[in-house]
Amino acid sequence: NPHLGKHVSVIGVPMDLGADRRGVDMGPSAIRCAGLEQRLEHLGYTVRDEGDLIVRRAKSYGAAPESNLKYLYEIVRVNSELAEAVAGMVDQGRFPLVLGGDHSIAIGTLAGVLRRKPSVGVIWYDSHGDVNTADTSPSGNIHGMALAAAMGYGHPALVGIGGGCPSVQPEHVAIIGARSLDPGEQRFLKEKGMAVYTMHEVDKLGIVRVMELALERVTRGTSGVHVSVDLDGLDPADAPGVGTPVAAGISLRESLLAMEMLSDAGVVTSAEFVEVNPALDIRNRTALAAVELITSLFGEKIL
Ligand code: 4U7
Ligand code: MN
Ligand code: MN
Ligand code: MN
Repeated sequence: NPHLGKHVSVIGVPMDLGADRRGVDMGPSAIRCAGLEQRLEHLGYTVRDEGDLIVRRAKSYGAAPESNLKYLYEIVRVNSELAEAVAGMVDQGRFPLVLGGDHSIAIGTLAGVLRRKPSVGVIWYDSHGDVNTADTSPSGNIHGMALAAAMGYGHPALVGIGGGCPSVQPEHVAIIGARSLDPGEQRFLKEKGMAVYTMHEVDKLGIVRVMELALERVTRGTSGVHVSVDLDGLDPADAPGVGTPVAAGISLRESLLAMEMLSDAGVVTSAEFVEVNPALDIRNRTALAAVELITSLFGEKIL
């Protein structure tokens, strides 16, 4: 799979502030423990582990928030560093593979990518839409606002991450696996005319047709595709170690096929795997699922 390049940079972001819940900060460690580097090297990639960014712990979790944007400034600081790091990887011709951490880190990853590729397409594999803003969020948790922020909507400090980089365009996004959308998110998605393949479409059309349609959407008029996988997009039976599980999701089997189709399309230029929470997991099952998804995305073939 020469499209991915031979060189991969892995960076961990032990962020839990965007979810306001501990445990998801251990995600990068769990994914590494599940054998990520060895598996990628076995596929012929040269892997450079850039280590983890540093995230300051909050003094208290679940306390009364100072605003409807919990831990805003530390989240902005870490994402700005992440954007810098990701842009540097792109400059060096290395594939950025970001390990979360909660989904708020997608703001930094995308800002870094967008600085170098102003019109990137985005696959958002998630049970949620993550298109809340401070005004619509029922929780104040920034991981539920990540896609909106990357598209230029929300608090100026979040939208400004990456220093005035372009925004993701609504017509360049495909959300896959959605089954929990807040009222404000439903309005946002309709208003922007976004492509949302909910579980209704996944069940009715099948994952193959959904991925064909999604690929059409994210490759039209774009240079490269970013794949953002929230492990809660999978069914909780296959990925129990997530902070906000939603029943009746996409199976691991269908998800592996989805990653294989993305690999075969030869368009993927960056990826992130987020929301793995080892404190809620069963024997690292969710991190192991993440590694299987990653190796499929990187072109692993049985025969
Ligand atoms: B994740 C939620 F209200 N929509 O905004 C919110 F249901 O990155 C959940 O997709 C957000 O896991 C989930 O708090 C964020 C809630
Ligand atoms: Mn998410
Ligand atoms: Mn989610
Ligand atoms: Mn920006």
